[in-house]
Amino acid sequence: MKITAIEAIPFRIPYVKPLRFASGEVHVADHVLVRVHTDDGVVGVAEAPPRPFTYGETQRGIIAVIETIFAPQVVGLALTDREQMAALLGRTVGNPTAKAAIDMAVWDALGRTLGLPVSELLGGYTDRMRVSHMLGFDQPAAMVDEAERMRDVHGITTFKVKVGRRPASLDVAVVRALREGLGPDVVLYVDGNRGWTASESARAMRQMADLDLAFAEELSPADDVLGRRWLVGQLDVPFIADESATTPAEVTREVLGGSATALSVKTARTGFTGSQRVLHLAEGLGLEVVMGNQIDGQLGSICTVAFGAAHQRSSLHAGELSNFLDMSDDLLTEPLRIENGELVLRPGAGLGVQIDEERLRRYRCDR
Ligand code: MUC
Ligand code: MG
Repeated sequence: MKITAIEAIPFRIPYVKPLRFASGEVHVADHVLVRVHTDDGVVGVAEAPPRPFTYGETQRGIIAVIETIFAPQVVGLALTDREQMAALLGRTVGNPTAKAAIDMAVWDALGRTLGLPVSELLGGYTDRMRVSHMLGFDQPAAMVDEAERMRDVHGITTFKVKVGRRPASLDVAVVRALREGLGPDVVLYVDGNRGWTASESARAMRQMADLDLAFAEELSPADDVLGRRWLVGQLDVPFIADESATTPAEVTREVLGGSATALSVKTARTGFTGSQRVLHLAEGLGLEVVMGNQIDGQLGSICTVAFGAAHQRSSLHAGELSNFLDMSDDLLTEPLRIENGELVLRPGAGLGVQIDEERLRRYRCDR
C-alpha cells in the first residue's frame, strides 16, 4: 500500500464545441493525467484540468508542482495516510486541481487495492446521479436547440445557463427562450462566473423573476463580499458560491457573512478528502449542494459522480456531469453514457474505469 511514484502526463483533446462563459472559454481539454503507483503494482488515476481564469493553474504549472513539490512529499506514504498527505500538500498555497488529482488517484488506488468501489468507501448512498448540462454562451435559438438535443438524446432535464454578459439583456433573452422552448418542467439555473456587478446581477435577476429559476451562482466578483451580501439578501433563490468558496474556511466565511446560501462542490478542486470536509460543513450549516463541473473530461466526471452518489446531500440535486459530451474523444476504454438523464457508477474496484493506453499515446503531448 506504499506510494512508489506519481506520474503527471499532459494530454490535449480538442472540443467539438467550445464552452464560453463570462470568465473564459475552453476549446481544448489540455488536462493532466495523474497516476499514483504503489509497491503492490496498483495504479490509481485522476485528471487535473488547468483553469487559469479560476485558479491560476496551467498545464505546465500543474506538472511542475507535482514533479518538484508534491510527488517527493507523497512518495513513501501509505495510501491510508490521507491526513498526512493533506497536511503535506497543504503546505503549498493554491494549486487546487493538482492537489485534488493526487488525492483522487490515491483513493482510486486504495479502492483497487481493497477490491472496493471508491464511491462505497466514501459513503455508498446510491449508485447514480441525475445530470445537469451546462449551456455556454450562444444565440438563444442555438442554446434552445442544444438543450432540446440533450433532453431528447440523453434525457437531461436540468440546465445550468451561463450568464454574465453585457448587456445583460443578451442572457435574459436566452433564459426566457429556454423556459418558453422547454416548458415548465425543466429545471433552469444561472451561473454568472463573476461577470456582472452586484447591482447588474440584482437587476438581471429581477428581469428573470418570472422564469422559475432554481438557483443563481456566482453572478458578481468573488472578492466583492459586501456587494454579494447585499445581492444575496434580496434574492428568493439559493445563491450558489463557486469561485468564492473553494475551501472549508471560505465556505464558513461566505455563509456566516450572508453572502452565500448554497454551495458548488467540485471534486476537481477539492478532491475526495477536501470535498468531504466541504460537504460535512454544508450539512452543519444547512446548505444545499450542487456537484459542479470544472469542465471535466470523462475521468473527472466519474470522480464527480463517485463522490456525489456516495452521499445523500450531494446526490439530491442533478450534478453537472455532461460537458465531456462536447469533447472529440476521451481517454477511457469504455466511454461514459448518460441515459434517461442519469449517469450510473461503473461497477468494479476504485473508480471502475480504465485508461485506454492507445488513446493516451495519441493525445499525450509530452513526447
Ligand atoms: C462553473 O461552474 O463555473 C467555468 C469556470 C469554472 O471555473 O468552472 C466552470 C463551470
Ligand atoms: Mg460556476
